[in-house]
Amino acid sequence: MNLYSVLEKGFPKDKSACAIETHDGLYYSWSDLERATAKLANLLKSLKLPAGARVAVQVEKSPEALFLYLATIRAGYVYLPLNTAYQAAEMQYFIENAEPALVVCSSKNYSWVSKVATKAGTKHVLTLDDNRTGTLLERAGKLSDVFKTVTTKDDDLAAILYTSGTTGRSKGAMLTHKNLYSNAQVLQKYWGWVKGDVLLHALPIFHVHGLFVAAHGALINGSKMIWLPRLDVAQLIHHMPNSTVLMGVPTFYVRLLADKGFNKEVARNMRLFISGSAPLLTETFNTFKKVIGQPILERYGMSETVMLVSNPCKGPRVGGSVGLPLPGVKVRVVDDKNKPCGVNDIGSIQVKGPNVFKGYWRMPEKTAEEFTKDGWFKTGDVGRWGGEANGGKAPNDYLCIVGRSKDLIISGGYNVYPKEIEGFIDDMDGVDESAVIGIPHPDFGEAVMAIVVPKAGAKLNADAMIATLKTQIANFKIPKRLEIVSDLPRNAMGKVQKNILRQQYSS
Ligand code: MCA
Ligand code: AMP
Repeated sequence: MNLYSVLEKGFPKDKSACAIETHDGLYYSWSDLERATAKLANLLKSLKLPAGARVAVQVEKSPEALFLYLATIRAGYVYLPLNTAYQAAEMQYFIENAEPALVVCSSKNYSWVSKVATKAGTKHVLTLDDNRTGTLLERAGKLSDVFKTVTTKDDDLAAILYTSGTTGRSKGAMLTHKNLYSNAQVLQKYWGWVKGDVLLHALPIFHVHGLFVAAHGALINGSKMIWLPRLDVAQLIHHMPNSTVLMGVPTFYVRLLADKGFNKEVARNMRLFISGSAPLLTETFNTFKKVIGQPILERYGMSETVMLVSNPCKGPRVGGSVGLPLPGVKVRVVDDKNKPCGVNDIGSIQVKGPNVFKGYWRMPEKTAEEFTKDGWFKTGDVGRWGGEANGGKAPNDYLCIVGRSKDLIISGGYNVYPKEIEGFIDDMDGVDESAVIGIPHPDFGEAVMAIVVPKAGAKLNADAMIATLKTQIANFKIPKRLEIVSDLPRNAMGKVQKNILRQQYSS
């Protein structure tokens, strides 16, 4: 089954109804959505892309960007979304690794993106801007608005999501049509979507959260989306009385609560506030419940597995716990020998189910390493069943995430791999070595911090180093703080003790 065909079954009968309302007052009907995705799918077909071709997209959020995604799925190609913050070196890696047949970028980036793409053998580079312009729409506009969605097999790739590795470069998680539609179907029921729901959409659409969890949720339910280009608390509050569901990373809820205009009255029609991508502090959970009168629903997901565990829609939502395995998804917590842990024992979280990805793009060894012999995917997260949560006890079948075995920082819902940032810092003149850690941050949950040791006799300037990094890597990866020190703490084996650094700088 093609993922689009599954989503389409949920579209409302009345195609003149509004599918997307934008922050600047535009309305797109379901018929607009169908016709636009058909035109774009016809364009993709007219380019004669080979079977299984990747379509890499780095564009600002817009309804048309969503249509391009849906068109890629309709036409049976593989969608590869890329964070708009990525700079040339990052883009070069993704494009060289994925070898897309088509790259779509913003017109302001065309000169450098097209250079990178052409060098990597990409045949076509088109542009799409967030004001309904660009060569993609110019060309698609001339084509038919009818398209027969391509039949695909469940196991065919629908998307590749790059997710960085703790060692080495980013890995492309290959998600199939079935991974995505089965998750969307399960979540529609589990989160109790009803006719009349309206989704307030303020997440980026180049990650699982904004694209597959949020947008799929509304599409498969035939629900209208109120479409904001980014998180803007004033806009959220303005549109909230006309909405029923919001999905966000914890920063959304921290910022909403900090705004005096956010209250029960504004949220009067809201049925569900969902949080994920990073740990939701119990303090945020509790304050939200007190101020708004309903608990945030926290869930747990990964690029490799889409959603796997969630607090229930109907049933207790426990602060400090991510809830229960989703129907059809098996989750276990195991010790070092892959033996299941008892309630309250801490171990590694592993998962099996129709949601689990097909493997890492062109990395069979890495894929094999991340699965146990009996087919469980190792999430790299550490947790326990039940135990203490939010000052009380979580039920024994509720999962609590207590940490990560992977060296990963999650800042405002974006993943930052210390190793990657250390690589850029270590390459700078005068740097002997560096350690990058996550420190608590009131807005982003965790913030990136770098501790740097200069070479003997070298003088380093923290501001200049940050300025250099800003020209090299995505803005969310830039350390919010960079300290220059004479040495790093090490254990007897000579390994840098990041736990000591975290303690030292945590305040
Ligand atoms: C922006 N900045 C950040 C972040 N975002 N720094 C650290 N972490 C961030 N997340 C920096 C910018 O570089 C800038 O720095 C300054 O902060 C303000 O930037 P601005 O663009 O104004 O920020 P914002 O628009 O307020 O964005 C913050 C945000 C955004 C709303 C939290 O980062 C966001 O939408 N995050 C959601 C990410 C997401 O969708 N993750 C899901 C991944 P300067 O001024 O120095 O330039 S999917 C996933 O994890 C799994 C599957 C799951 O379970 O969902
Ligand atoms: P990504 O690589 O962007 O797919 O990020 C996936 C990671 O985000 C997971 O492995 C977790 O470490 C983290 N994550 C997602 N949701 C939650 C949550 N509710 N609580 C804690 N961590 C989370």
